Amino acid sequence: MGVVNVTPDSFSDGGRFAEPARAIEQALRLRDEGADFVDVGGESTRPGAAPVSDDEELARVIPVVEALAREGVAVSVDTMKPEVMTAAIAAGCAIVNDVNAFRAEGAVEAVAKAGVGVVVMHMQGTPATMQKAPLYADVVGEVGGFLRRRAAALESAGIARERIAVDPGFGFGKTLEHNVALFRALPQLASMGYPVLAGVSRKRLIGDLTGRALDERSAGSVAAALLAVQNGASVVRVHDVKETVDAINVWLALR
Ligand code: 7PJ
Repeated sequence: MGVVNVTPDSFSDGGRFAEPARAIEQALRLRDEGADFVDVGGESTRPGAAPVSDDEELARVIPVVEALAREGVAVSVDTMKPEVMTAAIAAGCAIVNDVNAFRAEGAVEAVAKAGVGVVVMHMQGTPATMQKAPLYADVVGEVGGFLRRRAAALESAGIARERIAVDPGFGFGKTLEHNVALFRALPQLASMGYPVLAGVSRKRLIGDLTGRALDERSAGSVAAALLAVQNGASVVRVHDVKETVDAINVWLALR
């Protein structure tokens, strides 16, 4: 899954794809580099980021989804907002990816009847506050239990099990130690029976482990994506699609 931000304040690419035309171009490039899906997001969820209005997020995301769906790209929409989910589904998205796990009022209903895939992610707190003091007694047990409950809620609303993927939410209300514990527990999370999505690309976790600034985290990110796949992740959400695809293909040939 390739990442396309349509946000002027995105932490990882500084808003270079803020204009729809640039975002569309970037998405097509990622598709050509081997991404099976592109994840289009119009609201930054970096720690401390300010929320955006419904209208602003719709204006950023929907033209991009429409254009990409027309081009035959499988589009995932990264949003917490039911209104954006509904509009993105009408515009032809294939997947709704919610870092808030469809906990907003109306979110489950927005996706229940649509036939799209859904990604359920764990987050402790909200983007504004989540990195202030992440706290768990048993991070793997708590995150796994949360994902199981949210997946069950979606199934109760009529969403087929096959349409649900789960994601421990690296960096979303987690210290380095929490992220490491969850990463090592990927096989355990995969044993719940839902495909697991892992998103570590360019995150602080990679910065902490390498000492690298944002624009120098590609090699660390590729290593982590490869290891995530080896540990049972079915989907990796990445910025560096070409490099990640090469790494996975070399591993598949040589393992
Ligand atoms: C994730 C995401 C992730 C899923 C972001 C960033 C922050 N969606 N959206 N999983 N991260 N499912 O790219 O660093 O880890 S936005």
